[in-house]
Amino acid sequence: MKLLITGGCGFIGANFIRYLLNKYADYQIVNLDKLTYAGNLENLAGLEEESGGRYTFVRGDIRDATLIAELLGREIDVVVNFAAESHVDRSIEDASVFVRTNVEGTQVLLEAARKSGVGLYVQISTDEVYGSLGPSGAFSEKTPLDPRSPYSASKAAADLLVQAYAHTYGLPILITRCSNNYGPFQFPEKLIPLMLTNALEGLPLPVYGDGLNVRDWIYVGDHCRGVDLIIHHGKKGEVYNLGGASELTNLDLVGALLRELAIQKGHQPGYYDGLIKFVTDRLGHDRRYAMDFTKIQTELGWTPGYTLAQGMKETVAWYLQNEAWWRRIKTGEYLDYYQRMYAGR
Ligand code: NAD
Ligand code: TDX
Repeated sequence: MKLLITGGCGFIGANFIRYLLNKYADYQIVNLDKLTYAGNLENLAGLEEESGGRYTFVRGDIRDATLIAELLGREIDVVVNFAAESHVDRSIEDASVFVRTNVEGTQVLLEAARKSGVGLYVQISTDEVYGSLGPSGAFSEKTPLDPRSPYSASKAAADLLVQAYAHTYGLPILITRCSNNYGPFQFPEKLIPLMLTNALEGLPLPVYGDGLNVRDWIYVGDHCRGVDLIIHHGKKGEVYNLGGASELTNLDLVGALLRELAIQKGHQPGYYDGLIKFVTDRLGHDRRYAMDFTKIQTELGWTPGYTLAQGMKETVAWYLQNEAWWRRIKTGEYLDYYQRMYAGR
């Protein structure tokens, strides 16, 4: 099988490419990535050689119709679109690039996929398109879309375009909607790597609002395994939810993470707790996400394999072993953004 994977230099895309190359000895992968602030070539360093030429990197924008047409001319069987602007706080600062990449970029990919007659187009979407929950219940694939941030609105718009291309042109598609991922190679603007790396640097740990917003956490390897199953066995035209069955308030999550970090560093469990700082809430902050993933469980036999405790243990160990990786990121452009984001908080 030959796949075009977009956004492969980001967090989940890089994990997915590594997963596929390890699992399938004959698969070929073309990774198209623009290398925005979130794209990091280091995440896939050495793979071109290690894979014996089965992996190729192309730098480019998913909005570049000429380039996409040329890439799809390379006998691609499946397109998997991970490329996106992915951080909610950035979308609140400036939504325009979110519309350009997440909406226009998806449309360019869909149009090229339709013209080339590709076998399958897979859109990597998110639980955030469903909106926010009260204290009970969970999102199913039938929950109406109700996005509430510029980021989630752009992802929902993309999902609707994907479904429109399936309905109008018969394009073979699949959409995956997953909850909050964590694990190796996650950019340190997202909650878990931000807390880990700030704690190691002795910096404040900014918890938004009252810290009681709830997220469902899934280890990135479980997400990759689910996307792989969906590509091979999913029913074309369908949406599949994936979740980690690990719902926690942000405060509880940060507490557990700091305890694990303290243990691995040989400190007392409460060593880092004093760094927690409550800061002004995110605008429009969604209160609670929870996923009903019965469909993929019953149809494809998928369940998350990692408990949060196991996943956190491995993630903390990874960030400790890969200090040079995250320290290089926490300089330059990222720092400018970081200072702007937390100024006055
Ligand atoms: P990320 O921000 O770490 O990576 C995004 C990648 O896309 C980067 O490598 C970036 O360079 C690339 N990119 C951005 N704009 C591009 C463009 N115009 N053309 C080509 N490449 C471009 O994101 P992530 O956390 O790995 O998320 C990947 C996908 O999964 C996104 O679509 C996101 O919406 C979705 N998702 C993420 C999560 C999560 O918890 N991180 C959960 C559910 C769904
Ligand atoms: O500094 C922080 N302090 C804080 O309290 C940050 C960065 C976040 N938070 C809170 C906001 C959220 O309630 O932690 C929670 C998680 O925040 P993020 O890591 O920014 O993730 P979230 O907004 O939930 O979105 C993530 O999951 C769904 C990904 O970034 C999206 O790409 C994905 O679609």
